[in-house]
Amino acid sequence: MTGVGPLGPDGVRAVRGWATSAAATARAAHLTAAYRADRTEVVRNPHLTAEWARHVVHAPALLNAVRRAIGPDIAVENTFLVIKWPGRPFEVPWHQDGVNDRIVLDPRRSVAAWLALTDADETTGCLCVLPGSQRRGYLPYGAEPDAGAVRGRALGITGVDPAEARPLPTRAGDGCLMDARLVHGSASNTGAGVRIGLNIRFVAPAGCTVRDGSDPSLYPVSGTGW
Ligand SMILES: O=C(O)CCC(=O)C(=O)O
Repeated sequence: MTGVGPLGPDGVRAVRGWATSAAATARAAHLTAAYRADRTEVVRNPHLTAEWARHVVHAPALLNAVRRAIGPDIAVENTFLVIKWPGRPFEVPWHQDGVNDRIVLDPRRSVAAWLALTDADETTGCLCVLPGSQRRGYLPYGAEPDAGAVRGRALGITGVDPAEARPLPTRAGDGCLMDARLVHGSASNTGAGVRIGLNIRFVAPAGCTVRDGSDPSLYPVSGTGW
């Protein structure tokens, strides 16, 4: 699965204003209060359990951007909330969102979103991407080297030249779409405030293959093709 893909040569495209900065920041404050006591770092599939996340995956500015990339029929395959607490090491290794031990996404029929609920910069561990890396196709990966069971799906790709990486500082309420094959990751938060981002995998019909043959449990958010 090589080729430029639906987002063009860089494999990444900005999404502006999926929420107002004030609304995103207010949601982040609620999440910070809810998860501070046990320093929760990862919440899996909040769109299935939390009203705020169901609202986010339906955000008009976000869905319009996804429609432009993969067409009108869209379902959510997965969401993944990442909370980086200040001063607490939590690096997300280089990985591609479209492949893991359970699923493979067709990069022509899928796209990943990363949405900032807080401002994120290089100090607080903003997203870092390797522009154009989608053209290499899916790469061999390994299990997350430490705490994998707790932090989840981050899958390490080795041999990445950090000089190729582009940090994407992002304001709360903005974000980006990524090709499912785009190599990306993020560093630990060494800043003063909490950094919160929501990753969403969107698919069009036939965009998701489940490797073990089980039901992909898609959550439709747009169109009639489901
Ligand atoms: O929030 C982050 O720092 C990165 C999350 C990510 O890459 C992912 O969930 O696939």
